Amino acid sequence: RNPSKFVIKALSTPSPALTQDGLKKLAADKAVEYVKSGMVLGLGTGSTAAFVVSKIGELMKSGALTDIVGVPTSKRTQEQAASLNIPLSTLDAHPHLDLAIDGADEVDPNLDLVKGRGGALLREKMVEAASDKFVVVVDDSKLVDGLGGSGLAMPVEVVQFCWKYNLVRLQELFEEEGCEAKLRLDGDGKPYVTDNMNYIVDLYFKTPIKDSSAAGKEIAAFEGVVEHGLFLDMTTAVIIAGGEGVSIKS
Ligand code: ABF
Repeated sequence: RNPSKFVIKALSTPSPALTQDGLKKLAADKAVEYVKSGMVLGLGTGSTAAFVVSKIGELMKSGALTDIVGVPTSKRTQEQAASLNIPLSTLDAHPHLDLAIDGADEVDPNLDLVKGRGGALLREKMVEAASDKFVVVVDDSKLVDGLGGSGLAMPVEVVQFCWKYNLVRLQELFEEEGCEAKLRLDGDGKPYVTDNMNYIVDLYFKTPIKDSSAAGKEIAAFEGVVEHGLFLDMTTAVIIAGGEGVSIKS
């Protein structure tokens, strides 16, 4: 790890005509160039990571990649990878991974991240922390000056027991940032339940988090908090696709 921050390599010519999905696929295809035969791979969750998994499946089918073992970060990804015949394993069997590739919700100039709007933050963080390299794939809409600055949710996974108690404590913790905490609901208006049978409290900030490192520690110290969506000092490289083409920050 230890990325030397802010090294930016422009890799391709501008691609202004691409849709957001087109940009995600562009970033995903570039990330898959890091994958070599024989690797144990962390497979991310979300629409950008799905392009990564799909490309890996395609390269395995053609024989361009062999002996890959995937460790999925969610049930969704597990199903997608299984449908592409990517051999799967777990952190128990493979506690040491070569590389993980995943999307993100926000990327700041230090390559720190907000993740977990897709609900898979706990498994993502476990798998990505166990990987030698963690490559993030995003389109340029995910870039922020400060974490929490997009106005969208920063998720915290909490146990179901007395979730409201933690919701209130989390909101109070970020009073200065004008935080509003909400229990995540599913499409039927019921509490959203994670793959690990927990709930998610989404935090919405009026101003970016002042000290994300301190914030991460304070959130994690709350009893009943399982994990939070601040992924700090974990990123090896970020592959960004935008109208100006693809660039890598590492
Ligand atoms: C995962 O998927 C999550 O950590 C993040 O919440 C989400 C990003 O999704 P997408 O690539 O669909 O924007 O990476």
